[in-house]
Amino acid sequence: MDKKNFSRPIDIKNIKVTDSFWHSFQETVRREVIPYQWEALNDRVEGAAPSFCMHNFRAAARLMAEKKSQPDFQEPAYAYRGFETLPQDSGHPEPDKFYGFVFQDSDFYKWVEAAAYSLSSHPDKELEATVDEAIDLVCAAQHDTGYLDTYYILNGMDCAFTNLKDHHELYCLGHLVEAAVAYYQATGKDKLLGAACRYADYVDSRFGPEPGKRKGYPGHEIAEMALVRLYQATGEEKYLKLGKFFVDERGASPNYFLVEDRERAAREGRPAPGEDIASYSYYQADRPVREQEEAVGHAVRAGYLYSGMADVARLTQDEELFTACRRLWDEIVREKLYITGGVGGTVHGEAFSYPFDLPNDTAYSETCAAIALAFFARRMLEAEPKGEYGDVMELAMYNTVLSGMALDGRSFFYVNPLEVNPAACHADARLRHVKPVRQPWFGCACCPPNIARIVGSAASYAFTENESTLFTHLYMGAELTARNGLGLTLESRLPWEGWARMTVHTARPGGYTLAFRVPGWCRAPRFIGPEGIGQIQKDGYVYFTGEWKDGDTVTIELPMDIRLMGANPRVREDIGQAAVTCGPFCYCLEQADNGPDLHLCRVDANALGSARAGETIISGQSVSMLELPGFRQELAPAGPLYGEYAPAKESPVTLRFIPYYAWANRGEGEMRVWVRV
Ligand code: FUB
Ligand code: ZN
Repeated sequence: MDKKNFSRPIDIKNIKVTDSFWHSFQETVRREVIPYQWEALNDRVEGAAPSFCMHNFRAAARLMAEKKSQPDFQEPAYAYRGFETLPQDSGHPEPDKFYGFVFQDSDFYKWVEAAAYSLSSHPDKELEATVDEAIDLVCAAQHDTGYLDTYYILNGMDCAFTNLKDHHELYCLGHLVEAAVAYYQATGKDKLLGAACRYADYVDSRFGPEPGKRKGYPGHEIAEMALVRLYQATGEEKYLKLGKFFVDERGASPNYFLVEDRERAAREGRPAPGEDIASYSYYQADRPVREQEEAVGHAVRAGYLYSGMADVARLTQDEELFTACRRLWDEIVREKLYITGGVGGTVHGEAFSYPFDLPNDTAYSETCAAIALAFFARRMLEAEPKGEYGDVMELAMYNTVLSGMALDGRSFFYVNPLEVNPAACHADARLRHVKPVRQPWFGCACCPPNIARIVGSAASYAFTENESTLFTHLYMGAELTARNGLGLTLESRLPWEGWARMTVHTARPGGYTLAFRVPGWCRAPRFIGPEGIGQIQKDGYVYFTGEWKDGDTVTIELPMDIRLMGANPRVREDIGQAAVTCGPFCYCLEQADNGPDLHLCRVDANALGSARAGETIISGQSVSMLELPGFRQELAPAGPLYGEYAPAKESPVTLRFIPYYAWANRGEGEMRVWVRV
């Protein structure tokens, strides 16, 4: 790590996204997703699994009000023992009871965060009033210690923090902090920030390296990176220290989760569990993070942890920790990344599978895991600008993150397969997790609000800056003001055409560097800057440094070829097949364009030169469509199951590919990314 390369995302209040692609998603989030999710959090979406999220805050606020008004108030004694997924009760909830998953509070925090980003670019008094009112409710639910998790407030505080491994209290803290900082930065209002600081302070009083404090850390990471964000927003070093403690303590010996499991067993009169440290790899807690060599376990947890590690490594200039980040990054990219930017190949534990196990039809590839990968990538970029981080961030954001949401913003994917046969999804229990169409909501609704918050803050992935340099990682059309007051306009025809131009607006010429990512997908990039401005290329970025004058431009030409990509032959699933990419997009075949039985299709790899790019309209939106020459094997009307081998009879066809993010917007049908060649 070289400190002079460090950068931070540009404040999204200093950016106006003009990019037609991203602006349209942000508008969908603003117009559809944020209001829809508010209804969902309040259990008002017909046909959707109830959330009970706001119900829980209301119940906890009522309980806290009773507590304040009655001097002899007895807090509830813990009502549930051990780990349980609470019933998704679709009847009439009892007003004082907690419903939903233990982390249900986090859905509200993610919604506030998304609302905050939307308010930053699009003030909306009505939305802000709704958020303020809900924040009042959440603050009323906060325990007088500062603790804020409705599951334990309602079920009994005597067992708070006794199951960090599975009960998500520190995960909810993390999301509370992310929301509170975003809302404060968007509106200047600090009520939620105050609640977040009080909860963080309470956690800080209970956990840490000091004698007498517990040596615990989150069972589901996110608090690490959130505490770093809180430190950056408040300047309070204790939050950075707590985030660092959580990172450093993870997996240390004696293993906290084992200690905790045994204490819980003793309290509940159960036999002590045996020592199975390896099982904590699901939580990335089987060994200290600096010793971890392979991305393992639950993929969202892992991505959030690695993001926190990268943050802490940069801010504390911890080379050893950053080396671990690099190692984990390399391992993911080398062995565990889908061509769609998804990660976490197996449904078992929503987890990373073993190296090169990247199944297409049973893929898990949770939307949140792709979001977590984008978080990790951006933090690696903040520490060292290298094109490969930007390439993966772009891949995740333009493909699996966006495929998590329907183009109309009204339904969502949790799981993002690379091959779907709806008949199999309906008949095969092994594919129970794979839905051929997006769902209106989920009992475990982590993904939809996560999409809303990353789409709303997409500009902070596109540009980062430091005192001397503005980095363009994604070519997202925007008008922005750099920290030194320099005005910049990025016009961009990406992701559809490889052309962009950055124009400088300044009253006073001055020295500055503009750095641009050279996308890995581009074979012949050209960067044309003004005379007198020096140009160098390093680690996948082109740097223009010099005295900029008003009106100076850098023109960026990134020809987008239609490419046929093959997988490493160790990926057994993809052998003999190719995937089509063009620019940042991975493409797929859909039944709606190509008919059923997509497994019979074959791309003509020798005729790629006659591939054509066009467009089609899906869900009222213009989407690119690639036409490639190929073949379709004929299906004998009713042949026997087996017969003597004979070369397949094939007919020439034109195969029509659409970007992966746009699949499943035309009803139920087959889809596949990898196609025979
Ligand atoms: O545990 C909280 C969230 O629910 C995780 O991030 C998702 O993978 C889902 O399990
Ligand atoms: Zn999710």
